[in-house]
Amino acid sequence: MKKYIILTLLIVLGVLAGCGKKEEVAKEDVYVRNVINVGFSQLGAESDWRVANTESMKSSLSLDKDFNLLFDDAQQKQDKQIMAIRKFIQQEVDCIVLAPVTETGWDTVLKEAKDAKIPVIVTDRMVDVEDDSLYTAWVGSDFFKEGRIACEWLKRYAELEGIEPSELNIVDIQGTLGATSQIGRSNALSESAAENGWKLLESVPADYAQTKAKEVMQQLLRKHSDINVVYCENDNEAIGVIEAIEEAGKTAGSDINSGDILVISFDAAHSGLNMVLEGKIALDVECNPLQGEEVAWLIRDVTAGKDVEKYTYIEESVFSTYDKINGIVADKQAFDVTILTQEILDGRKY
Ligand code: GZL
Repeated sequence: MKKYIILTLLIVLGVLAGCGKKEEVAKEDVYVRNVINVGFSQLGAESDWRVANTESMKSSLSLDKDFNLLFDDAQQKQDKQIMAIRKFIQQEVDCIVLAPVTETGWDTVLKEAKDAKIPVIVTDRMVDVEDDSLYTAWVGSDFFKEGRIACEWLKRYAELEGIEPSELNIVDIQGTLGATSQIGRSNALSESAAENGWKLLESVPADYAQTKAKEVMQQLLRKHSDINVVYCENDNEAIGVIEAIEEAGKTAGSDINSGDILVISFDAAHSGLNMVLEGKIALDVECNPLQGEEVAWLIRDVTAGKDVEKYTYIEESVFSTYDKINGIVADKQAFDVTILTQEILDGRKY
């Protein structure tokens, strides 16, 4: 159903005309505007990354850009996302955008959207469905590559600091189990640890949340006295982990040989990069949440019946203050490492 601003205007004019003298409303006096109705099912507001992602989507899918956005926050619950999608179908939106909390369980509801001839654009994490025609396009990050970048950096760091691979005692503070970002980052670490002979002591989920990550790290510190690397699957977890490290009388830093615990993180949100500047996060691999513009153009093209790229990957950077590594190669691709300054941080959008 195409919602026209005109309908509201005519009703108003009709009421006004009814009140006063009858006057013809000249066609050219009435501004006809066609908006694209979009239903966006956002998974939650669990992290700084997610808040920035929501802001980016809302600012790109705004009325002044000819979008009428119906927004739903599912608070990390897949059944709430499924309910929201069914509601969008009933409202006969022109396009559905889905940021899925985890990969599986979407086949039935996406089939309902397809049967209603409503295109679905998936953003951020991926859906794992039998038939990939159930979604028209996907925009997001290569999470496995993000993890490989972090692990290649860690390998170079150990070589430069004269640390034997077997001396790296790592714990993985995982994101939401079953989320594409968790699967990719966790797999990158477990594969790299096996390839390099690192000791991966434990992998424990903390749902990308600061409080949960702090609790998990407190338990791990009680269990393992030899942890010297913590691989946090987002910045909010890293902040919680650093609180636990410092409350245990230890230090988070970039000098394992002097007793520091090396913290690696993902997202490169403002909060995480502040910790990089303070030297408490040794490496922060960006996961860019600013996907709104890309999604808006996809929606315009899809609803205009144009063919679109099925998969679009967002460009990302790598940040550190450890200045002995300015670049790394991961999966045959070279990446610069930005040595972070306050000026660079002040210039970032999130
Ligand atoms: C990554 C996204 C993850 C972020 C977390 O694209 O799915 O979810 O890394 C967020 O901060 O909670």
